[in-house]
Amino acid sequence: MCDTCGCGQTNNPVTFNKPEEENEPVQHDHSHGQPHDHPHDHSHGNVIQIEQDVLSTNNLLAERNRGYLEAKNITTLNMVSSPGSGKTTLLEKTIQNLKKELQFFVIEGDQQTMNDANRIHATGAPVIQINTGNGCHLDADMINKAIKNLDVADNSILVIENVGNLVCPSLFDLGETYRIVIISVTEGDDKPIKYPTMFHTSDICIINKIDLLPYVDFNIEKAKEYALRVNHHLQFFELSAKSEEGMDKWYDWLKSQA
Ligand SMILES: Nc1nc2c(ncn2[C@@H]2O[C@H](COP(=O)(O)OP(=O)(O)OP(=O)(O)O)[C@@H](O)[C@H]2O)c(=O)[nH]1
Ligand SMILES: [Mg+2]
Repeated sequence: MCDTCGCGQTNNPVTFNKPEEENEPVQHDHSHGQPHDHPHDHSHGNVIQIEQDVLSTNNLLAERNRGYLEAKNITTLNMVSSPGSGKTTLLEKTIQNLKKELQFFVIEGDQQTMNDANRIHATGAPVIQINTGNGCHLDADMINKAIKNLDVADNSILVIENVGNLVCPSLFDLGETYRIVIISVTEGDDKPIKYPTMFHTSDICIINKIDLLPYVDFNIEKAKEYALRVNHHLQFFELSAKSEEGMDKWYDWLKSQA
């Protein structure tokens, strides 16, 4: 994870930005809750120990997030996927169609750009963009800061769009109520067994871009069977965020959670 992918490098600070405000970016020290008076290069000598330290600190913070969010009755969705599976498109459509019934707040995670935050801002939902620099995932500390900055309302839905990556985000609990993994039919139906950790740690699996099924070799039943092999609790939604086919079931589920 961090040690090999470079997301712990201190020369790439994480920034938090809101589209509607020209606020100073909040620098994220990436100290994982531990005091560090030395350069934080993740070279403490033992890779396994580092991973355990980082993940156990993250898990503690995630539980604090979870307690805070539960106390305020905020349903939190952590959307994870490969880049480009359609997370932002699904979210745009969902907010546009449900914003009269549900109140949405959004945290966007990407390595760079405000693109996704700007798209969500256009729907009217409060949003904050976290740019992770070299980082390949969001962590519980980033979410803790973003929640405070966004001032998420009681009884609302908080959607976290994680950095597009089917590997590292699977290791980092953010304190979410549900983890939702999205695969699109252009990615191949073997993704659940090639990246099992992500599917194993998720609660919901959305299969997106079903409008493209006639043009690609993707067997939905095979993908679901592979996914159930690694996690037999997974609940599936098959939909197209573009044509909106299959979205009603997703909306019904979301409304039942609110
Ligand atoms: N045909 C089709 N295209 C879609 C669908 N959903 C999203 N797309 C397209 O897929 C591309 C990526 O969509 P995004 O919503 O930006 O994907 P993302 O997962 O948010 O991407 P990252 O944030 O970069 O990981 C865009 O060109 C969308 O228009 C769909 O259901 N069908
Ligand atoms: Mg996106």
